Amino acid sequence: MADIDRATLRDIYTRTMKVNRTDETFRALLMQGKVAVMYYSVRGQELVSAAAMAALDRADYVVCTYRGQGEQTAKGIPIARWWGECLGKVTGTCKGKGGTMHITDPSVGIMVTTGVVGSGLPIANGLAMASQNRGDGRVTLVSFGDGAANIGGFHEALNMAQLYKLPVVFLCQNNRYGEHTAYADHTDSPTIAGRAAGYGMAGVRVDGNDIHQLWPALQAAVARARAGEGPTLIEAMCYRMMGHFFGADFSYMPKDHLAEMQREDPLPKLRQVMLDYQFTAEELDRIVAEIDAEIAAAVDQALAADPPGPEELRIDVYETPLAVAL
Ligand SMILES: Cc1ncc(C[n+]2csc(CCOP(=O)(O)OP(=O)(O)O)c2C)c(N)n1
Ligand SMILES: [Mg+2]
Repeated sequence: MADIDRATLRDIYTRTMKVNRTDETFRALLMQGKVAVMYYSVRGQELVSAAAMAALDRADYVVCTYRGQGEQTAKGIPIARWWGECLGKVTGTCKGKGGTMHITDPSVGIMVTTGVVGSGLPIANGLAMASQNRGDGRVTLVSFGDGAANIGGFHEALNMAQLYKLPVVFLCQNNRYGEHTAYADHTDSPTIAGRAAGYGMAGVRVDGNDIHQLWPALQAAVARARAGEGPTLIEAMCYRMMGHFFGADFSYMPKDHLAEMQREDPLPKLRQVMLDYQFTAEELDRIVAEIDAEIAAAVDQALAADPPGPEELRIDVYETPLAVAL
């Protein structure tokens, strides 16, 4: 088992709790009717996205999905700008015109958030090819779900990335469901990771709730990409602990499955690792309290901010705005 140094572990813990507290806050606001937007909870998947972002440099590129809160906040989008975008306000990363499904902030490498299942993989290849051509040393990580692994673009992208040795990390967050369909009902391959061999690519399945498995796999994949040795497919096993989107019924998820998810919850597991590494409970609680204060201020700011005005309609659509009267 590869050891993780304390500073790295603290960083991963901080990012994980930032993702979790953002998720809890968002669901509370929705529950109270204070906001009304689409939100895809990442409860149960916090560690995967947080560790993945910790394995990257700030300049590295990320492509994620509608369930991308973890990548977006853990990569470092300023929290007030993230909330501004989600709530459709001018203070957002896209001036409130993208919303939760289209969060973009190139200043921290969040290049695309897409709602089109599987479309992120070929886009990641494009970003990685640009980096390869420029020789800028950047790695591109694309996060997607188990369901996305059955989209044509997945197969095309893996083949092309391996052929051209593109600096990409394909991170499949296998949360056991594609919308309302369980893994076994949409896929007969025992693993997604095993498909990498079909393209001559390195592929590994890890327990995404166990930092001691997840971290070495992420580090090896990023190092391989950075060294020009090509892409890696990582399948991180995790659980979607909520319905597909906030408010969606999830009574179709069997009770024993729900119980298994509770046992495998990444948060108590990570806290135990932290305690094993001699972090005190007080220090861990203080990290969370600081995150909560930051989120509370960001939410207040976003709620008070203005939505974009009608003059914004034609701006940011074309590079040169069309001179067409509304
Ligand atoms: C091309 C395409 N087909 C279908 C949909 C409808 N759809 C939205 S989310 C989703 C499930 C995707 O599951 P998965 O890839 O496992 O991601 P998860 O939601 O579990 O993170 C589907 C089928 C879509 N958005 N895009
Ligand atoms: Mg899924």
